[in-house]
Amino acid sequence: MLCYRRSLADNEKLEHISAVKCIQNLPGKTDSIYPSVRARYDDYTGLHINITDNYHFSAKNAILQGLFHPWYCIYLLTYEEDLRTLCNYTGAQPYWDWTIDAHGFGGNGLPPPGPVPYMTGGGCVTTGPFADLTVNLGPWNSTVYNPRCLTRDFSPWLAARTLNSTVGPGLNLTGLTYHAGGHLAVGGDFGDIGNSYSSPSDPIFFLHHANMDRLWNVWQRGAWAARKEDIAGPMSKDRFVKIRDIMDIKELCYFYKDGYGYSS
Ligand SMILES: [Cu+2]
Repeated sequence: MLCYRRSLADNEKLEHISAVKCIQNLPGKTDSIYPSVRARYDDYTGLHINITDNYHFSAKNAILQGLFHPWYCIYLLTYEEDLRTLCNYTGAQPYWDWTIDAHGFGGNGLPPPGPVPYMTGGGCVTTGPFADLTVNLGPWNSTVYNPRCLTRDFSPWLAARTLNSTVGPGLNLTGLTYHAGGHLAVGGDFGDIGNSYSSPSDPIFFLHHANMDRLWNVWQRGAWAARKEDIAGPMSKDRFVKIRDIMDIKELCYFYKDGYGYSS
């Protein structure tokens, strides 16, 4: 069984990072759709750019907003499967528990040239395993080839206000809750993960969304009978996956470490 793991030994962290770097250096499969795709990793950013209006936050297609969690569930599973099958990764997709960790996966972007209120970075990331990463897609919904450095703009102020919230009766994802909080705590105004379209450019995106997936499961298990089918929108969106088949992670063969009142 796979498991999104909470605590990784140093050798497991290195194995995960090298698998991410591996798919960043394998050929992409969607360059005929997104001309800026230069690697398998870029396929995920291109796909995310393409679906953001439908599955992320948009008044353009409100009926699909309820598919947020199921969509990210299958997106993360596919990413994890790539790490394993294309890059011989033997671990599981880790998640970033914001209530515990405030560092890792490299440092902030270089600071702005002068004092700018609320900005701590915004420039290129120059430390950590992804200091030399080239981001090819974005920003925003552009899929024009645009190679540049990975940027971050840490916002401790926002993190303190958003990543300490409680999963209550409803999973409120609109506004500045823990979802946007995780994006903007690292991305601030000028970091790649702060961009709602091209945010997967920063590999920490996948750890943030694995934690989102985990919290969805915590919320579902809190009242399983009522919540196991609790989504808005159509029950089937495309020909590959039926949404009813991804509502229960136990049927997807992965699980999370117990926590936040949830025990498996
Ligand atoms: Cu997100």
